[in-house]
Amino acid sequence: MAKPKVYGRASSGNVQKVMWTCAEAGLDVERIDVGLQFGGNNEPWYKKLNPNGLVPCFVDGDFALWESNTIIRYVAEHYGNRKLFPEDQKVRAVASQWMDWANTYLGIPFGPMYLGMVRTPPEKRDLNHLESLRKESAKRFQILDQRLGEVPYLAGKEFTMADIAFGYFANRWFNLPIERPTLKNWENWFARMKERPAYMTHVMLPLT
Ligand SMILES: N[C@@H](CCC(=O)N[C@@H](CS)C(=O)NCC(=O)O)C(=O)O
Repeated sequence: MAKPKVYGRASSGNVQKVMWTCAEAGLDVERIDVGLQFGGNNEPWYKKLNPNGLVPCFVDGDFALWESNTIIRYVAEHYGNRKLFPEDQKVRAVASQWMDWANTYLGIPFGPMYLGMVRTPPEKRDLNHLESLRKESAKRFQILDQRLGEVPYLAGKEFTMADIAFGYFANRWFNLPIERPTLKNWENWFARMKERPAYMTHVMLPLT
């Protein structure tokens, strides 16, 4: 049987977390470069798979799925174990809650800050705006830090799909040349993620 495919360039945080999930679940996939310098994502064939023209898109035979966190949930449920996709309904709901929080609440200041600092030429950067996005991101990371002071992993006692949603934020936050408040629990969590081979392979990539 053909391997499932993940469409999307390796530098995309949303692709990185899908690849990390597949690796943690033991699912062998083929990743195909699409997006940014590779293009393809606005071609009709791709828009049939994902009408948004964004990456990632997970394709297994005639089944196509987009939205990174939805792909993570699907892969974790169908191919992972009951820890990655927690058996307990409440633990699972909390995992899902943090995943949504990452993509929405945390992503709102963090996404534009990252794009502004890494993918925008220096002469076009609005430094005041970037500073306000950095401050707002730091405030939101404090909420994460508080959570990780109460439990070792986002959903509680075990590593789950929820942690995967935060991996690329950590690589970016801790490796950008910016001022950061001390957030010990979040730093400690990051150190533990770096002990996971799949995290190192798929997420801890140079910032581009
Ligand atoms: N909410 C979507 C966001 C997808 C998204 O914004 N993808 C970006 C990359 S992270 C993209 O496709 N950008 C255009 C490109 O790479 O050409 C998800 O989580 O999958």
